[in-house]
Amino acid sequence: MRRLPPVLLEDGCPRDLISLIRTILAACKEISFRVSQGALSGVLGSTLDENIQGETQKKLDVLSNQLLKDILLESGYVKAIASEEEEGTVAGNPEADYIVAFDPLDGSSNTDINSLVGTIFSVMRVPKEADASDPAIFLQKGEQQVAAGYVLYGPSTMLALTTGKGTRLFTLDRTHGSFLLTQDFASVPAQTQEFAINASNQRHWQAPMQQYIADLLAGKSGPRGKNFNMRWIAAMVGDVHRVLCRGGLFTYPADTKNPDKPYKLRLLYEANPMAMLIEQAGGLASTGEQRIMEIEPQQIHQRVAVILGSKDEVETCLSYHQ
Ligand code: AFP
Repeated sequence: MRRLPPVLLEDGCPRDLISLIRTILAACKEISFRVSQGALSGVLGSTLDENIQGETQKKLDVLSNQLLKDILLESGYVKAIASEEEEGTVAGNPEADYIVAFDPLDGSSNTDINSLVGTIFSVMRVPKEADASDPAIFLQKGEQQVAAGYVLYGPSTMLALTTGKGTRLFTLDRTHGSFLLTQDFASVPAQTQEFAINASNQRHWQAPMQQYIADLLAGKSGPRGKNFNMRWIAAMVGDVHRVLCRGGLFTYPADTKNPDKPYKLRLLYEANPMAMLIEQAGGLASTGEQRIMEIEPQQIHQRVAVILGSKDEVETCLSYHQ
């Protein structure tokens, strides 16, 4: 089985970008180890703090953020980082060409139940002369990402990665400490009979999503004429991984539960990298109104509605929104 660096070199991926990706993965291997130790290393449970999003921080959120931040800033490959767990961006090497936005531990409420969590990252290029301390350097459309990926800490630790030439899946071989290529080109089937949504928010959704889900639930005797299955892992990284592996539609739609917060998922370090991975595997990713990767970001912690997955099913869902 092939290791990651030669696979990326063959694609013509620049060496400094490969080194940067390997730096991210070095931190992820350490996070993977800490997650796998669970209660043995005293990392489960919450801190007494809240992050910038007003969410209680898990100890593993803090630890994962610190690991990624330290290793990236020390590497010299990044001009700046943005993280779910950091209020502002953090400047790195002013001479570097890349910036990285990441969610250090997506789905961290799952840590206490020994369920799926993962790290999501998005890499963008910036001009040499760009100011490392200016958060505006992160306000790039998803289309401008040069690499996107996630590391899923599950029964095995897996990496889904794209540098714009398809989406590949790697599995961490713990005997060597290397990510080995286990699926060269992931392909999301265009059709599906599976969807993922937090149905407890149903009464807060807007009319088009209400109608779309009602039609899925109506099954064979409803307008769709077939039965649908539902899954919800409460970690986008786990739900998107399932969609990449066997298709499906994943959505976190707008809702009216909290008028100040109509959307849940973050654009720069959740929606954009997942959209790139899914599109590179033949799927679609939209807000319901626009392609996610065409959104012009306004702020680093901006949130958006997300509908992604199997092409035909996403198109059907979008037809309800027109
Ligand atoms: P965290 O990254 O704060 O753990 O949040 C996870 C998440 O943003 C996303 O990964 C899930 O799809 C979603 O939240 C789950 O939301 P519910 O709490 O509504 O199930």
